[in-house]
Amino acid sequence: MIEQIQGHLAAGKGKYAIVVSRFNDFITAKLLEGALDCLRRHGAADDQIQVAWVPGACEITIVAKKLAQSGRYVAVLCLGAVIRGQTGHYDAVCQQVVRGVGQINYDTGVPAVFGVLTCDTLEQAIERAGTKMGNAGADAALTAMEMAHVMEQVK
Ligand code: INI
Repeated sequence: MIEQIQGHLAAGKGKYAIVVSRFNDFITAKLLEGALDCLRRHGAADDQIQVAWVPGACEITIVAKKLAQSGRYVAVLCLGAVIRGQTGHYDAVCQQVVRGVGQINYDTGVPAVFGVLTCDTLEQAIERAGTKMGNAGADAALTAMEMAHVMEQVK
């Protein structure tokens, strides 16, 4: 019989941190709503969730890393929205946040989930913030719960 490690989709008893950026908060507030709704519907109580707001996507990782290092959380969700239409430094912002979130995983051993939309247009972002294409915040919450359980088993 092959032993298989799998994460199940339930919040469990651990705490979840969510770092969400205020830039494009018309979108990011919807991502946060989706993440909170998903965590609660999978059994999380409000005292298992902490939310930290930061100015923009570039500021997500410094706070997310601190929270991950604290040892208080089973996963850290990183939520933001970078939209090309508005900026000449879209690629730089995206690169910084993608690399930063990935690095948190390796540096801390706590799953840091990438829930940052990187879209060409506002319409694409709206589609991923609770309309046609689902809600990337809820997707991040599912990944966070699954990874929390996987990490518990590979400790
Ligand atoms: N931050 C975002 O979260 N999304 C964006 O689309 C964005 N644009 O367009 O520039 C953005 N810029 C701000 C950046 O994240 C930092 O907050 C800022 O550069 C200060 O460090």
